[in-house]
Amino acid sequence: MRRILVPYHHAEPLPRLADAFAADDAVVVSKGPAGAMLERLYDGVAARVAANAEPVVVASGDCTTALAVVAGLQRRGIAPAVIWLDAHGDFNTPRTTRSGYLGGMALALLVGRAGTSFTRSIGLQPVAEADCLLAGARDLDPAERDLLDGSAVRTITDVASLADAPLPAPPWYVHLDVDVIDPDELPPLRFPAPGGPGIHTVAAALHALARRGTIAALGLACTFKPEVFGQPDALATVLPLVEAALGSASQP
Ligand SMILES: [Mn+2]
Repeated sequence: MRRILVPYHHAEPLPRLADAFAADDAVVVSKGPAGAMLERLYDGVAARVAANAEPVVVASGDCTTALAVVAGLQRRGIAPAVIWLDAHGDFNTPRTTRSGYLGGMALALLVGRAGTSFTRSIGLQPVAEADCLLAGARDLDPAERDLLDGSAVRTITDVASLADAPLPAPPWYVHLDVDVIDPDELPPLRFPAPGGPGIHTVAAALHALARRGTIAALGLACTFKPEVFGQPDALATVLPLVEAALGSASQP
């Protein structure tokens, strides 16, 4: 299992994420206009993911890095289905968003519902909605929920049911936005959503997924408040569960 660090929240550098996540490799780009930076950054991430034959875990400060990870798997000839664990739907579009927050459109971008010019620029083929499963979402905007209900994306409220629910066919890109976990068990988050599964429930769900199919890549969206990364043990609570999931995934 290779660990790749993308120390950014969108185009905003998060250099201290490196203190919290020991990686084999990091993707860093020089400063520039945000759009151009993101294109270069995500092209670099996709190239790193494509160059690894083994499962990768990619840690960043946001959910949009997922676009680059999936693009990288596609460059490797893998067309992954997507299992997206998140307290939010990440299914807003430029039309429905109230905040304009890019991370709130990550899953919509992945399936091609939020415009394709950016995803095309990084070589991403949209993932079929029927190959996407959203688990644990509990904080959705009304228009976002309508879009999701009208889509072919499958949803599961109870993360624990990933152990036995029907799943899209593997291999998978598994996306873990740490905010799916009950915020009472985590350092401060950017967008905490009360309730949700505990860390142990999420760990058990990841273990179950690793038993049930191949996790080609796991994206760890560290959506903590930026000051959290100054603490060396900021990710101590969530890293073991990610490693356990990928560790068992890479064993025959
Ligand atoms: Mn998210």
